Amino acid sequence: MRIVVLAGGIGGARFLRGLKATAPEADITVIGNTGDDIHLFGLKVCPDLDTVMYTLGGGIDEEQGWGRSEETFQVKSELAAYGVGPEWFGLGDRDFATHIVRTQMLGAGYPLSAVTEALCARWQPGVRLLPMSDDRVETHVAVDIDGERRAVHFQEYWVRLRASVEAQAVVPVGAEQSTPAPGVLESIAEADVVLFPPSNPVVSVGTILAVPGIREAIAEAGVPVVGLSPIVGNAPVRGMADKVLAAVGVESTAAAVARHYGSGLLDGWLVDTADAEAAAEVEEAGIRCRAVPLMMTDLDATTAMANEALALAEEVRG
Ligand code: FO1
Repeated sequence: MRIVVLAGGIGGARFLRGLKATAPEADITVIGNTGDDIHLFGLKVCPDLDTVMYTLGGGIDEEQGWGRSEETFQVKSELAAYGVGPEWFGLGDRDFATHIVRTQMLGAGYPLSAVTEALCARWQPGVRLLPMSDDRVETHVAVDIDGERRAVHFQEYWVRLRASVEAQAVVPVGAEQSTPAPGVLESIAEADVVLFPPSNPVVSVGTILAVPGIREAIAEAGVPVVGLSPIVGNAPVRGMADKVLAAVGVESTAAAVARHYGSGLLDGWLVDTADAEAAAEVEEAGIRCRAVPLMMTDLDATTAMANEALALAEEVRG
């Protein structure tokens, strides 16, 4: 079975662990969000690609969900001693090596997709990890600070501001001019099922869908498209998805997120058992809905979720 997954960071990566466990024989292609990418200290940092790569490759800081395990921060403190920041973004020494290799290869002319493949040769994530695009796409968030409208990089909004100010708009800068990375459209066209993990629907899955051609390819693939709600009991399971959902006028409910994707894209939607009453509203919108436990508390729970997603895909396939 060929499965395509559109993934953000922590939620997507953890879901993929469960998917690999429930479908060990499957050929899994992950289309990763690169809108969170940021240039720091002259280096290109790709948080979501790295989170997937480290999580599946056994190098992630398990507790934090991002960055390397057994990390140290000597370089960061040396940079700070020179007064060179930003200090609010925690790049560790081990992680720095990844960004140095990536930046060196990009500088030598390799596209991000080729660089990602080279990095994965070390980590062996057991999936084919593709960036959504080789082109630069950067998510910016418009905020009002001291009565003035400013656009800040997504990482500044998420990490420095902790989404504490209202997001007025979320803009994937460069998306309109971008094209899907090699292999992205082909993997969708050849897929047996497409899954949206419980990733952020605006700044993760939404950014991937903003690359011209990807949404259309999924809608036209003619295969089941099943998503899992990142909202449980009217609040995000992790992160601050509610802040960016508000910016695009979507309520933080499992049903509202399903309607946001829409029946033109989604065939099936899993909500948590806590939101079982939302199922009727989702089905009214033309999307098959099931209520199952959606908390990724451990590998067993995550594997069961992935299994439910594949079962729903078979159900809608008919
Ligand atoms: N998240 C934080 O909350 N604080 C950090 O200092 C931070 C650093 C960081 C470095 C590398 C990396 O790959 C991820 C990092 N993240 C950090 C996570 C990241 O900001 C976001 O969670 C994702 O971009 C959202 O998917």
